[in-house]
Amino acid sequence: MFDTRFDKKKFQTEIQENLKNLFRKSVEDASSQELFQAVSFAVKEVIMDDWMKTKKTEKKEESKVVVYLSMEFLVGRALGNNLINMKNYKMVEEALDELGVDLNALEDEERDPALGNGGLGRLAACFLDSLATLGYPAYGCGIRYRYGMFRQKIEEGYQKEIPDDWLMNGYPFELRRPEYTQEVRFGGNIRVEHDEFNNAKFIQENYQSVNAVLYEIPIIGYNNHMVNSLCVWDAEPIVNFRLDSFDSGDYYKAVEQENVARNIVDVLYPNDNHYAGKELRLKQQYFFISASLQSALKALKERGYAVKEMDKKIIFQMNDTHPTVAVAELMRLLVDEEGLSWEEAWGITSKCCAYTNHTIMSEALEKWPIDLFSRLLPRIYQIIQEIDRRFVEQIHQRYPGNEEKVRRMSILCDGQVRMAHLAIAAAFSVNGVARLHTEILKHQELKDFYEMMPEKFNNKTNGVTQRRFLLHANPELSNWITDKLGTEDFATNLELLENLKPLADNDNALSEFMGIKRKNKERLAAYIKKHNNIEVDVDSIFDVQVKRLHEYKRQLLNILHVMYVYNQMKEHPEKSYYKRTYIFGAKASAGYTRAKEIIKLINSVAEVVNNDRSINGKLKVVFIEDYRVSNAEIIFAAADVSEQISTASKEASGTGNMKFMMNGAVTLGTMDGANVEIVEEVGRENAFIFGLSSEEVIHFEKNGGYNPWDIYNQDQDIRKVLDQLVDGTYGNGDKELYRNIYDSLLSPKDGSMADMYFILKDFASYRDAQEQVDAAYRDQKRWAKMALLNTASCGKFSSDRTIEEYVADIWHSKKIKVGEE
Ligand code: GPQ
Repeated sequence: MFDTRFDKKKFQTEIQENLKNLFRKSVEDASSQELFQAVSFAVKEVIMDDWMKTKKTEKKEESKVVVYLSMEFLVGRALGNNLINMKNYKMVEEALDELGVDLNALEDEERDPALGNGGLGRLAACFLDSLATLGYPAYGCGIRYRYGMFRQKIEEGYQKEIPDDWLMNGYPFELRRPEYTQEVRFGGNIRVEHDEFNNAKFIQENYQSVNAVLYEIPIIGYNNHMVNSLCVWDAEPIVNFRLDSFDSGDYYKAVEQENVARNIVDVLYPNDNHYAGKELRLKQQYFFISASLQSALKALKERGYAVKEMDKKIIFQMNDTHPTVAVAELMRLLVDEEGLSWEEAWGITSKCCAYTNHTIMSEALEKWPIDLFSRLLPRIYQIIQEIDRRFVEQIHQRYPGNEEKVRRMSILCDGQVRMAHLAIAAAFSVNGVARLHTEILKHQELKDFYEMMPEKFNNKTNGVTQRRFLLHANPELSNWITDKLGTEDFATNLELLENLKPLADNDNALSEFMGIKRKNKERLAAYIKKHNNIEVDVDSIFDVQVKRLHEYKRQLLNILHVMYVYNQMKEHPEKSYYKRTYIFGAKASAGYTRAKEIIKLINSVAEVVNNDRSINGKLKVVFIEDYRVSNAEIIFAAADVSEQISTASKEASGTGNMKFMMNGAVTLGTMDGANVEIVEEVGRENAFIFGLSSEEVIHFEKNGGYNPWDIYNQDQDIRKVLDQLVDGTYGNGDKELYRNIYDSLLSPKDGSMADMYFILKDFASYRDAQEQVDAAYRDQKRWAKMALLNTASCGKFSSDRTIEEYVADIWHSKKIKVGEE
């Protein structure tokens, strides 16, 4: 059960020593934050031994390493998760208890490292957890943002963004590694020189440079002593502060340089599925890519390998197009710095780089203006020009005379660098993140590329780690499963949950299962009481939609339906509705006006509905502030209904859907992203599916949409809800507050397609599905069965399965065993 190397007495002493050394305090007079720090450092101490051993084994085994390049790693809190993976949670809980300290309270002292926006960043974190757990040597490479995802406050129903100063108290788990500092260069010009053999040399001049300083964060495998590294880069100025010679001029120059450098890693851009085209963002991209690649190349050589062996020893997985400059930077390092020929360098680059696509949303496509790009990265731009020239030549060869093809496929076009095209041209593997998504890529969005290079395309359906989202988030359920299965092995083999299926016919088991759900609902209710001061009824259906706020995710459909239900309750008091608590949690990108209007609408509806005594508390609406990994864990465990209602074809995969399923919530969703596969696993009868199919959506889009006024005119209930947007019902009398939302649904002022996301088109079918939910929940046994079968059928959606597929089809790396020395 416990890890034998974790000695309780020694651990307690260590905590006391840490308190003394760090804060000159003892357990009795230390604050919770100080205790959190002291405990975390004590845990880190234990981690260190395994970390050293892992690196040693990795070297000895001559491992091929996976380098996961990502602008985002949404790792969430470390303390609890590390203890789970070290199999010492209970022991530390006991050790602390003996000292009169509550581990749970300490966990709440940790600021979530919010180095990501949403699904894409969280997926990267799940992958690191699985890689370490499965024993694959891997490095996450990213940025140590000083300010992560903003903290969200709701004031008067509006979102306010508060800077996330997550490093305020220091982060106990990180390790600063100044010896790995790399220089990264921006701007200037390229001078060409020729040597005696007339070989061209490209020399960057008049550039600005900054130092990239490495911080490592340990990623702990489950019960295997493996510790991988998440490498995040900080930016520091290169200053030679010579105190004897500095006058005020030098001083200010130095401070200026300092600002240029710090600027780069100051803040995570809060955009999800959206490209904003900011120069600083491109700077961030090149900054961490250049640092990561230089350091990977150095490590390769230090291990005694030739540069030409690189593709046998390293794989770079690019998490969407954000890290795609990697392709050109690797070419630069191989050609300019290592002296390889273009062909040799390209051979290596295209065998080392693989690309994952995470969206088909056109506004997310990165297309950098050439003038901006070439000014900031002059040499990289030259290299991209050459890659493009050769790629276009290939297109010509394959499709002679087809200039339209060239225009559609080239990397450089209309004054822009198309990053996805660069990624596909260079990578040997291009994958989507759910079966439906990959099919849409192959046959719609990336059709030309698929036709020309079908061998590159493959699917890797996403997954999530059960260590965080089951073992840590839902200890009650985990213990119950352990008890029922007679083993804890589902921690590393989620398919074992299948063996719970017979319990769907066991009344006792069903009531235990729902009893656990109830406890988790109580935990969430207490959280809501504390943070929102709203009383919610744990006997009501907890109907939850938590994810980034985006029009395509259709939180608007959900809240419009709530408005409809409320109208029905008022108009037909005789009709029976099962008590429902609609729970929302979502951050909107700071500049996304429509998304912010939707947040305000949700809060306005909550205000009206929650304070109307005439409906007897049958309907409550709760907007949970500052949705993030730590409160997500509480929310998933407590949900009855999982709202996965994106417009079909728009959600590449979704991963929240899997976390809900794992915790026994039933999906109410469209046939989009991974919902399709969830339904396949659990059976259509154990989910509530509605709405247009992706084919239908794509068909409408190609034909300019549909006429939403038909629906407005034909359905009086929908009409009433729409009218309420502009009659002051939810605007405190202000009729203009939601005018833009109303217009977007019926007649957009900007000439875009009316109801672009098919909210009204899907409304009736969503309403039916919601009625089925109501009916199903009344039959408690039937519901319990559905819920249990969801947990029992989630085996496929472990990120362990996803990682094994990446290894088998793309990475071809080998497991190592970290020995007991
Ligand atoms: N995703 Cl391109 C993000 O979270 N941010 C992004 O910028 C892009 C994609 C998500 C995507 O919307 C989800 O459907 C996926 O489940 C997730 O990536 C992980 O693949």
